[in-house]
Amino acid sequence: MLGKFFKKPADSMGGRIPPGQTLTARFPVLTYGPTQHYAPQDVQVRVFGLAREQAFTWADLLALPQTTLTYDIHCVTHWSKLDTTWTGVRVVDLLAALELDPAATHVMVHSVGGYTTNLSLEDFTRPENLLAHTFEGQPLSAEHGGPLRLVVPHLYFWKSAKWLSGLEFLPADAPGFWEKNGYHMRGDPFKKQRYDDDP
Ligand SMILES: Nc1nc2c(c(=O)[nH]1)N[C@H]1C(S)=C(S)[C@@H](COP(=O)(O)O)O[C@H]1N2
Ligand SMILES: [Mo]
Repeated sequence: MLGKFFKKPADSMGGRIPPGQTLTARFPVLTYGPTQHYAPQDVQVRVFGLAREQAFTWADLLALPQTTLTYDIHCVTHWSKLDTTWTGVRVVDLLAALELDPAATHVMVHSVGGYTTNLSLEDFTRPENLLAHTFEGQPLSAEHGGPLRLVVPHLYFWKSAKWLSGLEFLPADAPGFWEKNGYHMRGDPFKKQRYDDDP
């Protein structure tokens, strides 16, 4: 049954497929709890914690530079998908509009519905990370986190929070939703950092 959709790569595709991952051409939906449904006009990304408080509306975000990038994504449930194309605001372009307290070292990413996930600033500020509103040239569907989700492709996909609503800058690392429930604090797929007892 799964064999119809998942195919084992003959090799690691030149190192693109992390250990233990299987390629899929589909795009599985993985959400804890219900899909959130709301209009782009209701998007608000609140910046708080160790930063000057600000709230970005949809119009604010569209007024920032828009970037389209293609990369591979890897889910902790063992699927990887190659060459996915996303459009949105690069995290670094948003950061240019923020005033962070120099004491900030981590960010807690918040979603509509209460999901959270933590990132170090080093992981959060990678140039390829996007606040994405478009997938393969189409508005991002609600199931996949539309109107707006974070995409952090170098870490397991649970770090890519759907229905982005807030960025809380912190003076230390703290676990988000899955990290409190046994997942690794960082989640590097090439290091197989799946669970909190993985090195
Ligand atoms: N808000 C929110 N974001 C989330 C999740 C979630 O449950 N809620 N699940 C995470 C997990 S575990 C994965 S693998 C990816 C799945 O994204 P997809 O459904 O677009 O494949 O979203 C991540 N972002
Ligand atoms: Mo996941």
